Amino acid sequence: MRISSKLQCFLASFSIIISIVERCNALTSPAIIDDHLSATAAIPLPAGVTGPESLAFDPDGEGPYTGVSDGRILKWQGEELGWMEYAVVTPQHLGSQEVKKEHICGRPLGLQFNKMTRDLYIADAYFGLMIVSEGDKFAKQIVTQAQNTPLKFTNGLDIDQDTGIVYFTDSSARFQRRENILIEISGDKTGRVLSYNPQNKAVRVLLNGLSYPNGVALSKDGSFLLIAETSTCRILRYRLQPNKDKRAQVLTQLPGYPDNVKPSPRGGFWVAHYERKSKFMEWVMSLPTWVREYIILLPLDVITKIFYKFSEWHGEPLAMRVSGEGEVLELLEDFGGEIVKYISEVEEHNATLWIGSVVMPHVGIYKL
Ligand SMILES: [Ca+2]
Repeated sequence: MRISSKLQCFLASFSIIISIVERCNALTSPAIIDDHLSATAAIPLPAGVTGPESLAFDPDGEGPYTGVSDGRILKWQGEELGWMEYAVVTPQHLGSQEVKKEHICGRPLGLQFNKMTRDLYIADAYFGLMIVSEGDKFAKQIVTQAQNTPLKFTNGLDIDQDTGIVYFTDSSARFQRRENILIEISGDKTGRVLSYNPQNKAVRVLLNGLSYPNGVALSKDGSFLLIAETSTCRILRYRLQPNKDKRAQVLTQLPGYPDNVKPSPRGGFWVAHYERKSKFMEWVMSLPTWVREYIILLPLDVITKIFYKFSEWHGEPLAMRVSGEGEVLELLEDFGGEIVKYISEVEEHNATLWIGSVVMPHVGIYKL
């Protein structure tokens, strides 16, 4: 315990130095193509819930639907009718915002409709890949393990609307969502990309050994997947056709930590970053593995407090629209707005950007 205290003191004092360095870096950020995120408006969530991590529209174009902190899926019905409860991932949902209880009430992250069957697929961080059929109230678990390894942190998903195949990520075989900071600190490389075929119920592991795979999106022609690898700040491309690759290709390096990836109707993919690259995290990652393994033995509350302290200095929202070749098509930043923070997803629909976050108590919207 004495060594733990020393480590805490060391990290706390080091944080002051790094904060100053990072503040300076923030003032010399790369050129901004478009900084209109500060003009974003907000749709508040119902009282008591936060974190509209992912957004999806149904086959009629209604919504968006979003999963929130107490395990519910909500549907936006417009200003007059507001939010309605569409489904819950477990009958035991507690209506809680407490991260310590989210493994009980579930934490729905990635969402997408199969436009043909009208089924809503959910990547729930704790309950695995789930489905809600039209008219149902409770989601059903359809995949909880693959190759005898349980899904530990199901995160992003996308659907091939021609075949119905669902592509999804399992961010770590070691850590759960509430421990997500430990994935980065430890340098964990147990993340996977999987597929589920609803025709024959087959589950396949397409990629493994990844560093915090998060969002996943299928190209318009179904020939490749883009995968956000959070810990390494990279976008990977995994070719499905005509010749399947066994390995993913690094498409581009990003200026921050990516979350979800969504196709844009104007071409390319929106990549949401929940924060900018951190010099502090880069320093942590330069430490020997045994030191980092020791750090993660500290109480999770302490680790979270120290590491999230740095978010205050580099937490500006950031989203990039990139092509399938990794070219930056559009960059959205904000240096003073209070509405959008820690962006998890940008869903472009009817010339509007719908902006999700794991922490905000609202959905951000911006009219293009
Ligand atoms: Ca995510």
